[in-house]
Amino acid sequence: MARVLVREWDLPVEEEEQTFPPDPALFDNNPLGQVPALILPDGRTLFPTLIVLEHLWRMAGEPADAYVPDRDRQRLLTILQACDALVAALYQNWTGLRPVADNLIGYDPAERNLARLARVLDWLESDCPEPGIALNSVAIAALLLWCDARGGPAWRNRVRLADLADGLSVRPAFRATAPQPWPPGA
Ligand SMILES: N[C@@H](CCC(=O)N[C@@H](CS)C(=O)NCC(=O)O)C(=O)O
Repeated sequence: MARVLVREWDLPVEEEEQTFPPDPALFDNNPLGQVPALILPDGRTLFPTLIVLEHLWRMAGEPADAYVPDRDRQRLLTILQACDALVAALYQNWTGLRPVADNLIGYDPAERNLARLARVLDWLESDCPEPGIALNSVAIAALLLWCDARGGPAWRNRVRLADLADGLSVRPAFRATAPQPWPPGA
């Protein structure tokens, strides 16, 4: 998401792509040990994604058609939390981890996280933003295209989301930053 916006808005940000699984050295810049982390000229580092995306929007001159915080922030944060649910589910599957003791909660966390993602996608489909360069549209398209590249759940039955993702996926910024398929060989 961040790399797409940097390119679309031609922002003076230097990109440093990280490998996956990530180098533990990422914890030195971001206590979450994750990307994105945006290092500012004054040495401060911005994370997590919501704060990075909002900063990029400010760097771009706060384009009104890209983000209206009072209107769009709930949706943006919910999209980002759905991303967390997706990666939590896939990481659990990729590690092959399964219960080693009685399940005191009664559900499989990976299944629950995928259910959370599915509900968020339904919610987005019911009020889908336009496929322009806006924080919510870029975030949704990046989430869906990441799903495709990384073996996430099928989502194309949601036709408005499919239009949005397909419309943005052909743009050079999306093509140049498309996630590589993972697991290797998938
Ligand atoms: N909640 C974090 C999520 C960021 C995230 O999931 N980043 C992924 C890449 S898309 C990552 O760094 N994964 C490596 C890891 O979690 O170990 C945020 O909003 O920034």
